[in-house]
Parts: sequence; structure tokens; C-alpha cells
Amino acid sequence: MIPIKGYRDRKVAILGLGRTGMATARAVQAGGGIPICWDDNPKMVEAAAKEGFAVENLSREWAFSSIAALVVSPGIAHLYPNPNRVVSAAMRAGVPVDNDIGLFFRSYIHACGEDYENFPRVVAVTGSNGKSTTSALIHHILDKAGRSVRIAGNIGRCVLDIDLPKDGGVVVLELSSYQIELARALAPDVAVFTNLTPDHLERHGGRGGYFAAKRRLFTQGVPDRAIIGTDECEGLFLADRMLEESNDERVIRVSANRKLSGPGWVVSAGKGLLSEYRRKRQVGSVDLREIRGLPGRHNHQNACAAYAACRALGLAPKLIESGLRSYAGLPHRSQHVAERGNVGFVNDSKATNADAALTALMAFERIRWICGGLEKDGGIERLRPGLSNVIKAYVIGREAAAFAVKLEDVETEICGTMSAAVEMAMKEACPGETVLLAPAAASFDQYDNFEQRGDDFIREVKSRL
Ligand code: UMA
Repeated sequence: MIPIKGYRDRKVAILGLGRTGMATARAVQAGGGIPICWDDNPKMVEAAAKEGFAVENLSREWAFSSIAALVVSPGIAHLYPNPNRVVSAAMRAGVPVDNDIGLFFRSYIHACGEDYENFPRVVAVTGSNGKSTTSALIHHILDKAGRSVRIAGNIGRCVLDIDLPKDGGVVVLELSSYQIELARALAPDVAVFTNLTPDHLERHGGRGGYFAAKRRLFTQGVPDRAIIGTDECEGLFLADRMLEESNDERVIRVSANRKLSGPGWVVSAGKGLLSEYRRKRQVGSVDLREIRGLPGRHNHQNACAAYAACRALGLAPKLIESGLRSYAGLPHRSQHVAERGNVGFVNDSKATNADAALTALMAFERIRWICGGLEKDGGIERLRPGLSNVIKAYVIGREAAAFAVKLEDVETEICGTMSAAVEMAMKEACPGETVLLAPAAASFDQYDNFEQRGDDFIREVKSRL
């Protein structure tokens, strides 16, 4: 745990008592501060009180009379579509609002103590898609190279919950737009921007607000090295803003669409061949096409970003290549779960929207596609370019029939359940094909979350092997 600096004997209000809130309350207490906890769900308040924390309804302005700061969990709106009442009350009372990420950047160096000769370096990864895989890849490569490394943030663990790596180690932080926007302190050594596609727009008042939130990691954070995916106009713009001149090596530009050869420092993966150029000379290359844990163009982009981040930390190309080769993939993201008679089975249950499902469809050819569930805003129109790789769709979910209608030109089977979909897809699959779960929809009509849906897919596949 990382004790929070600067609030000794002062009250710190904490809103939201999930993973972030509870870890923050413990870290504030460990630093000598007094956490005052609240959550709009009474069950969460009860659990915090049981753990011995002071709880108080913070939704009125006067509740903030003796509070030094309010720490808000990322899932709670502070601006759009409407600010949470507690956040409004704090702002009206003139109390600074912060989050766990801001507290981390203010506290982690103090937490190192006297013994460190080299403070941990922080690599912060953001972007719409691929940030979990990129973060996990960087962690994996560094770990395999024998570095002391920790991973936290949007990937599932509050950063205040970790123990710091050893002297000279690295903290890899996956950061969502919610987390970056509210942090009062941001100071990554290396910052990575993977890409930008529309997501969470209601929380940011539109695409411009969403990009502005992510951009703060660079403009406010001023990293020593900025690794920027330049396959969309936002990334191109961000790289341009960060560059002082065309060969400025503070920026490493990345592309998975076209081969880059300079000027400056660039890493790209045209047609699956990763190459690194520095001052117009090639210094590294990796053939990504045969790496099973990283199929498809979207994963090649993740590999380029992770490669560049590790190069920025001083790792040699060969060491990075060996880490890339041994990467097994994250659960529920292009996860290769089985093979039978030259038919592959891939779990991409994390593909909960059309953009994520499209990247999965573009990563394979000849797909038996298990899809459907609770459709998200924006529909499935954006999937079109990937549908030519689909041989047949096996539709699940309570609204399976309505979902199937929208697939128009694709042959579809309305299966309803995962069990029926796997059964049918497995029976019909021929050698060389891939049975792919990439639902393009949320899971909540049939499951608690996407993880449960992916686990169900794996169970149904393995029980028939
Ligand atoms: N709550 C309120 N009032 C509200 C809304 C929520 O009191 O108006 C309370 C809920 O009752 C609950 C708590 O807030 O008790 C939940 O807070 P939270 O949603 O921030 O959840 P955490 O468990 O703290 O998880 C958060 C991130 N969740 C979100 O950003 C929604 C996790 O990212 C992250 O892994 C974790 O912190 C640790 O850093 C998840 C996520 O879905 C994976 N992220 C989004 C994404 O990837 O698309 C951004």
C-alpha cells in the first residue's frame, strides 16, 4: 500500500467505496489522515463502517466544513451528464476534488523512503482501445527481463493498493479518461497514447471533451518520453503538439497502418513486421505475424506501443522481442483458448462495443462468429468492414432475433444461449476456421459481466473437446 502524504490529522472525504474508494481510505489512514467515507449505495457504506471507517452523508455543502479534500472514484460523474451531488457540494464549499491517481503521484516518492537510489519510473498508458493489453505487455516484457515491476489502474487494481517495486523498478499504470481528467497531479516518466475512438462520450460532453481528458496526461503530465499512436487524427495532432522539431526524440511516433522510417524516433508495424528507426537508421525489428498472443493489426499496434515504452526505459530490442514472443494474452481479449482439428477457439468477450468487435473480426479470416447481447449506443453499423471475414454468425442474447436482423448480408443462426451457439459453431466449423466470441454488445442481459460471459464460452468449448 502507498500511504498518502500531506493530510496528517486532517479529514479526507472519499466518495465511492468500490476498489478505488476502499483502497484510498486505507492509504489515507496509513498516511495519518482521517478518511470520511460515503457511497450512494447503502450496502457499500455499511461495509466501510464494518471495516472501522467513519461514514457520513456528504451530499450537503455543510458536510464539508472541516474536510481538506474530496477523493472521487472514476465511475462517478463529476461534470457530465450531471455531477454527482457530493461532488457539487464539495465544489460549492471550495474543497479541492482529486482522485487516487493524483494522490499517487503526490505520494509515491515519499513512500520509497531513504533506501532508494533510483525512484521507480512510472509508465502511464491511455487511449480508447488496447490500453489493457499494452500495459500488460509492458509489464510482461519488463518482468521477463528481470525488472521489478508493478501494474495497476484501470486494469483492475487501485494504484494505492500496490507495494512499490524495488529500487530502480517500474510502475505500469493503465489510465482511463475518467482517471486522468480528475487527477490534480500527473507526472509519468513515460506516457503512452494508443488511439482514439468514440467511447464514454456522455461523461465528457462529446468527443472533444474525451480527447481533452486523455491529452491532459501529456500536457499536464509533461512526460520525459511520449509514445503516441498516430493512426488517427487525434494522435497525429498530439504528436505534433509534443514535438519541438521533427527529430525531437522526446516523442516516439507509432503506427500499425503504415511503415514509418523517420525523422525522429519511430516504431511501426506495416504488414505485421515491427521496425524501429532512430535518426533514419533501423535499430530493431520483430516479426509479429507468428506471435499467437498478439493476433491482428490492433495487437500489432499494442506491440509497437509496448516495444517503444520498453525502449524508452532502456531495454535492448532482443530482450523486448523475447518478451513479446512469450506473451500469452489477457483473459477475454483475443484469448486463444483451444484448438481442435485446425479450428481455433478465441475468446474476445471484452469486445463489448462495435469498434472492439471490429478489431477482432479484422484479426482473423474465415470466422464462425458468436455475437449478440445488450446492444450499446451507436449500434453495430461500424462493424461493416469486418463482416466479409465472417462465414456465419451465431447470435446469443435475449434480443438475438433483433440483433440478427441488423447483420443483413451475413448468414445467421439465432441461438439465444452460449451453449447452443458453441454447439452449432463447433459442429459446422471446418479446418482453418476460427470460432470467435466477440459479441459487439454488453453482457448484462444474460451475465453479471463480460468476464462471466467469456468464462461460459471457455467452459462450453472445453466440455466438447
Ligand atoms: N457510486 C456512487 N455514486 C455514483 C456512481 C457510483 O456512489 O453516482 C459508487 C458505487 O455504488 C460503487 C462505487 O461508486 O460502490 C464504484 O466506483 P467505480 O465505478 O469507480 O468502481 P471501482 O471498483 O472503484 O473501479 C474503478 C474503475 N471503474 C470505472 O472506471 C467504472 C475500474 O475500471 C478500475 O479497474 C478500478 O477503479 C481500479 O482502478 C473498470 C472500468 O470499467 C475496469 N473502466 C472503464 C473502462 O475500462 O471502460 C473506464
